[in-house]
Amino acid sequence: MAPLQHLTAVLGAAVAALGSVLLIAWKWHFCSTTRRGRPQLQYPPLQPEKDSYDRQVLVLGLDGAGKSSILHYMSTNTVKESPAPTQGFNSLCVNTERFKIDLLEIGGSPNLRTYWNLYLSRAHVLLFVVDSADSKRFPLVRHELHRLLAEQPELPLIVLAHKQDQSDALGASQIHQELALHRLQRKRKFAVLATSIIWAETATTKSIQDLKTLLTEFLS
Ligand SMILES: Nc1nc2c(ncn2[C@@H]2O[C@H](COP(=O)(O)OP(=O)(O)OP(=O)(O)O)[C@@H](O)[C@H]2O)c(=O)[nH]1
Ligand SMILES: [Mg+2]
Repeated sequence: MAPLQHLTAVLGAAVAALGSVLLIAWKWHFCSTTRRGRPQLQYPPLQPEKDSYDRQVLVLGLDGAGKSSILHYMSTNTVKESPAPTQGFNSLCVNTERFKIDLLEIGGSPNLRTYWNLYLSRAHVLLFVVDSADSKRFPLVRHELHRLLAEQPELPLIVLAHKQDQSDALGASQIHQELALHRLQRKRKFAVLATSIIWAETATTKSIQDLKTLLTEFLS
């Protein structure tokens, strides 16, 4: 590569990296109300240190499990039509009376799963979303979940048995079994919650409200 082209490429990469860092820093600094996530970036930057009142929730799960849809519903009480797969990360702030909850979704596609564990150490709760009707991928889900849990033996865990509106969806206790959650260490706090964003309206609203209540309880 000619020296000038090389220099241009290096400068371009540096500007892109700086832009990512500034964007996420701005987000963490000004995130004082419930809002939808920032535009997606290709590479999810690590979160800077947070003040002690913040609580961080890492939202993971395979591609298509419903992570972005849940965050969208939590912030707007509406269903997002045809959400795009998350190419990097997606975030949401929820203010409660006692603290601010930052939810950070990292996309679930195979290339992004390799980044998941980088974000574990700063999380106060892992929110793991499962498509309860996607039985073919339960072995993969189980593998990915236990791989993460092995790194953080005490990180509290909430598993969402999501898409309960689907006729072939397994219930919360079956998901518990499929994911071998009986193998979890006793000291780990965990729960499995059945959710959907397109149940009959009251059931949807209740399942998302139950999720917020559970998060607040786990984070207190
Ligand atoms: N039936 C049903 N479909 C849902 C539900 N929640 C989300 N979906 C659909 O599932 C698909 C994937 O949803 P996303 O929210 O993009 O999934 P994701 O986990 O964020 O996926 P990635 O960003 O690729 O990791 C979309 O077509 C959603 O409309 C639900 O409760 N029930
Ligand atoms: Mg997503």
